[in-house]
Amino acid sequence: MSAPILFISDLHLSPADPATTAAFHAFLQGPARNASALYILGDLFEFWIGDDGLDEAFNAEIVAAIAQLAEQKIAVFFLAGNRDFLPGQRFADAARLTILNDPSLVQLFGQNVLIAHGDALCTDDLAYQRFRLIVRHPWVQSLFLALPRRWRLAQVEKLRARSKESNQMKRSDVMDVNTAAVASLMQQHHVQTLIHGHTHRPAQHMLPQGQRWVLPDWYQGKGGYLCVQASGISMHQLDGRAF
Ligand code: LP5
Ligand code: MN
Repeated sequence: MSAPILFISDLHLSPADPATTAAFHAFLQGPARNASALYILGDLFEFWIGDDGLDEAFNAEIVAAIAQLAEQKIAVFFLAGNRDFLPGQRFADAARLTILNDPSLVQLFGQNVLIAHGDALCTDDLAYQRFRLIVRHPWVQSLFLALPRRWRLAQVEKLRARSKESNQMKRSDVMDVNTAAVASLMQQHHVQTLIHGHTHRPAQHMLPQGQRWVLPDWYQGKGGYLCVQASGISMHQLDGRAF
């Protein structure tokens, strides 16, 4: 029987949430060891503002733990979230993973599956999409990365405060994916399965064109993962129980 392929996202790892960091290490030592591949669909970190983050002990430990999977011949893939879209080759090399585009088409047990972080599908959130356009511009990113890390950290603090404030004003449905955007993306890529995170609304949605799996977020040591096997797809909590 072939080994499962696992999907996680939205861990938002930071020194401020040691229980989730411990849960991630346990996941890497546990379920991930029995997998043939691990896909990280964004927001692994609370934020990533340049590969000089590797010089910080907390980040270096996370990255070294991921790199250990390569020793076991477990392939690791990373796709950008809205908090960590700035990892570069230094990060990829240190974690021994492959960075994928968002969205990406992957073949899992002979089936075409589309994977994405999910933020680009929240098309009703116009303020976020405007923000996204700015920060995903290569020139803006080059300029940002060229500035001192202390300055970058200060900007993130301001952006996080602004984001929290603006999210409180937004209607809940505005911050979910737009169903027409989902349908059109799935049609464009000719897939019947979409896997994404970002919305923190773990679920399996049955759609006219197939199925949409939404990954759980991790918080205070709780979280989960999606397990794709030849026999089917299932969502699990970290203790192994089905969602
Ligand atoms: O993150 P989360 O889940 O709380 O909310 C998201 C959206 N918010 C964000 C902002 C991030 O949280 C901020 C931290 C990013 C870290 C890396 C940034 C490095 C900057 C790099 C520059 C090249 O993504 C939130 C969504 C929500 O998901 C649900 O989908 O609603 O969107 C917002 O809050 C955006 C606001 O509505 C608009 C913010 C305006 C800020 C204007 C500044 C623009 C210029 C910035 C240039 C540095
Ligand atoms: Mn996100």
